[in-house]
Amino acid sequence: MAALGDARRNQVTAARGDSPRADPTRRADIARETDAAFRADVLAGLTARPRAIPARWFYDRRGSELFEDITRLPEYYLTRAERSILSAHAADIGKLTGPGRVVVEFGSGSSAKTPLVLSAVAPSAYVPIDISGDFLRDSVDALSQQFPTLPMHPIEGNFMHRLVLPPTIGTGPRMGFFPGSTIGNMNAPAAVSLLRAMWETLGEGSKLLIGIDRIKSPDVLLPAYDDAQGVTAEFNLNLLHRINRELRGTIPTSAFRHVARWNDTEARIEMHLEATRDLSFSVDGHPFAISKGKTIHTENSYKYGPRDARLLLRSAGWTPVAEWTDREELFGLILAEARAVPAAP
Ligand code: AVI
Repeated sequence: MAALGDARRNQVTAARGDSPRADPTRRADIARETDAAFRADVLAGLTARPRAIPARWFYDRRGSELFEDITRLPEYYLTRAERSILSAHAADIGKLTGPGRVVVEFGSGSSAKTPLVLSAVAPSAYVPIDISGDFLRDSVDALSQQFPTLPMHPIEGNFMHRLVLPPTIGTGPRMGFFPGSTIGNMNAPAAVSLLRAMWETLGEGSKLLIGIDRIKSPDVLLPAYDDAQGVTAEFNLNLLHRINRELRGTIPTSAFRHVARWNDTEARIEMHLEATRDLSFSVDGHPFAISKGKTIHTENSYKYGPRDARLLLRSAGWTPVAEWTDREELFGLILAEARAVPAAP
């Protein structure tokens, strides 16, 4: 695929039927399905009480750029902590996984973390899976420069469900990589169902390297989700701009403010958009009203104690075999193994 960069020596293949660049009809179908799902979630979310729109709609191009900016903020410790763990424990990770695994990354590796993992485990192939073809292409392009001989097989798809990996990767052992505590953006049932889907995609005997953010003082958590420069606020408000852009919305975006809350009972950070006055607007011709002080709930970011995180993994058939943390114990990186689920004693 010339589109993925022509100065490359990698063997790069896209999963059959999953390359929208190779198939414009399929690309148009995916875009139509995404538009319809966005519209349905927004209309349902603004009608529901409490109002809530799923966090996955943050990530249009602008939202993804803003998220990249967030990862560089001084208050957003997650990315730095996880990267420091990967750097400090690369040798251990490599020893425990062994060389020659196929590394399957859930979400495309546009960050600096993927090269650390690929260097640590010396894989036989790399399979990034992402819903966004653009991000897949960008990340594979960037990684190809660094790992010119590593075969790469990007898959454009939704990893929330079991996926069939391309036969070209062979039958060798696999290792999933799911960094960034993205698992924290799901409630426990959704997280378990995703981890089970990963088990099924990767198969028995596979490993999973997963980053999970830890519970800590709200004094550290809250600034990470409400930074001094206002980047997280812009990220949150971009959802309203996206609704206006893509769904013929008339939302007065300047009449909403970003709010981050620590919900101790649920052990999660919540992000909301709060109306600063009584408002009415329309989305795709549908009228809505919201009173001053009411919010639209836009994201949950669950935090886990070390035991909670291990229990979560076990509930989905993953046996934790090692765990590392950073110097301040802010973040956990767990290596788990897909063992056959034993019968209850
Ligand atoms: C992607 N995810 C793990 C981020 C988080 O920390 O929950 C999303 C985010 N939301 C606000 N800041 C970052």
